[in-house]
Amino acid sequence: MTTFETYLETRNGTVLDDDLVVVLRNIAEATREISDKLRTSSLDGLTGATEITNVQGEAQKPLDILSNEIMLEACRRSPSVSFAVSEELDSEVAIHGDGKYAVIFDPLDGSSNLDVNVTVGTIFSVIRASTSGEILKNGRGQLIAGYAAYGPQTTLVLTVGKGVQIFTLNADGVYLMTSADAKIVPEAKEFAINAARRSSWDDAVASYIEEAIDTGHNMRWVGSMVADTHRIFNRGGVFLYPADRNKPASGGRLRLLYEANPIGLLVEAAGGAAIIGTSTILDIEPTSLHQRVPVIFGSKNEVDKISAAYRERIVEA
Ligand code: P6P
Repeated sequence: MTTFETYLETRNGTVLDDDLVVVLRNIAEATREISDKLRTSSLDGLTGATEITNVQGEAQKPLDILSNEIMLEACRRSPSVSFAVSEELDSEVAIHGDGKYAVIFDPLDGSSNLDVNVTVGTIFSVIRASTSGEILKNGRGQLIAGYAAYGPQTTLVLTVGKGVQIFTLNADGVYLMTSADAKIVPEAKEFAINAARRSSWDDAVASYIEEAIDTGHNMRWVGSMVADTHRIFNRGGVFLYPADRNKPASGGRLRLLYEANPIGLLVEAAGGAAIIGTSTILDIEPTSLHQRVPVIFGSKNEVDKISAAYRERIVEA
């Protein structure tokens, strides 16, 4: 099986250059380190919550802080990294003054699941940015996007401009390639949504879910986007976290820069679709680092049905 190191050597058709290889190698190493910390976290007193509230207004968990520091260290070890943008930090962190790539990440997404031993993940992307003014660019400006899913296995899902590759961590801590060209099937009878928020859904989402249930679709909701995303990569389906129709200004729950954009690039690179209503996630022009957006992504035919439902309502309006 191809190792991650071997994969980094074969760069034809990708965005990889010597600098990005170093960045990617250090990010992969960081995910290995986070995976190790998670495995014994309840034995090492790393569960529970701290007294610290992050920029999201969420109580930080020890592993949020630790994972964030591990990802920042990966950036510091990469001479070409100019800035780091983290879900856990109010603003971008200057790393190397002569750097040309910014690393944007959610160090531990779904951490509310840590104490109940459910899959969580690290989501990241790399963009070209020598100054902080270049950080707010739309998702099509991402060079690299990926996530690590820390579950029964630790898997790294990555796009460097040539489809999507999946790696699985072996017992020796080596990522081995388990898929050279992962694809999301265009149809699947499974949706992921937090059904408790039914009253906040707009009509397009409500009508799609109603029809899906009427036609025998199944529902899965882990409460950890990386886990739901990984299932969609493996057997298709659609993930929905729509805007709250009662609080339109909130934008949604998920963050554009370090959740929606990296996942959106991966999903499109695997033949899926990622939208917010009638427009694609990757074409949204960001206005702030922690901007939230509605998120709908997965099997293309399913997402197209939802997009059509939005367009019909615009015509009716
Ligand atoms: P809810 C985790 O906090 C997260 O950002 C995503 O990983 C997950 O899909 C979503 O929130 C869960 O939201 O409303 O079900 O708690």
